[in-house]
Amino acid sequence: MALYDFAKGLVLEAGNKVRLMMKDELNIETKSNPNDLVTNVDRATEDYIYDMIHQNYPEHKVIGEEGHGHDLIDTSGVVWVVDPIDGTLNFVHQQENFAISIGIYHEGKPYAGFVYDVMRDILYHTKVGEGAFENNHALEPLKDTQLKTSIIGINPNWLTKPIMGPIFAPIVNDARSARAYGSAALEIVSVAKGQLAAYLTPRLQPWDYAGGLMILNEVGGKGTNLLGETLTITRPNSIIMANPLLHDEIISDYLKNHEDTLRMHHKKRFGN
Ligand code: 2AM
Ligand code: CA
Repeated sequence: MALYDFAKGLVLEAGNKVRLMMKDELNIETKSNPNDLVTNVDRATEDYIYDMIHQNYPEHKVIGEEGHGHDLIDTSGVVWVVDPIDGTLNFVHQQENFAISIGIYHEGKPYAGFVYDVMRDILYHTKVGEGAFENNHALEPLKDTQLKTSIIGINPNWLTKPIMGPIFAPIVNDARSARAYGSAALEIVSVAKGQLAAYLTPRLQPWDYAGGLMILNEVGGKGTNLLGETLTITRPNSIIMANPLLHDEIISDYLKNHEDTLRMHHKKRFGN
């Protein structure tokens, strides 16, 4: 079976298992802080995806949020970047608005992206170069927008923070409005659908955005860090995903003048 079809089947079956596991009581633990949660379902889903990949493609590498491949440096061959549940807080508190996110790279280049909105049973997917789809419907090429007529995606928690607050507030202020969905993967595919014109956040891990970014790029959208630099799959980064015109407007009119602060912030958070 072709790798793309295998991956598509795997993400759908993983979602099926998530829906079944939700019938039982969740086992919830905290990770880095009291608001950073992980559940037995996050772990079991990543293990299931990992095991299926390794049974079928023993030579493939896997980077997953819940523990697989965090020390991976060599990205040769096929690398799967996996978030078993993106939007764990939504999963725990709302039992919806979360996704399984997978990006597959071949020799460092994007090959295929999947974001599965599990409770709505909507699979966003792309085999890079062959178009992006919402289930069986092709997504349209993105239309450019300007900030003043755009709805942007941004988590309001960032607006209260001492460094990022003053940088993000003018962007929110000048936008038509702002929304927060709580799953980066779903926010990025909302940009790919044109429902959000941009999505910004000071810190994401590659598994949060790998699949979504491939889908966004496929419809002509642009994703970089807040300094306008290319994203890499082995490191966390700051994120702006948007249609190209809005991406460049936000960088040049709102972020460029904070370049030194953002660089300092990056150095502290990501070590570069
Ligand atoms: P998660 O649910 O997989 O942890 C919430 O605004 C979004 O940001 C979710 O996609 C969440 O992913 C992600 N997120 C939350 N805390 C994060 C952190 N400390 N670093 C990177 N991503 C984070
Ligand atoms: Ca996760």
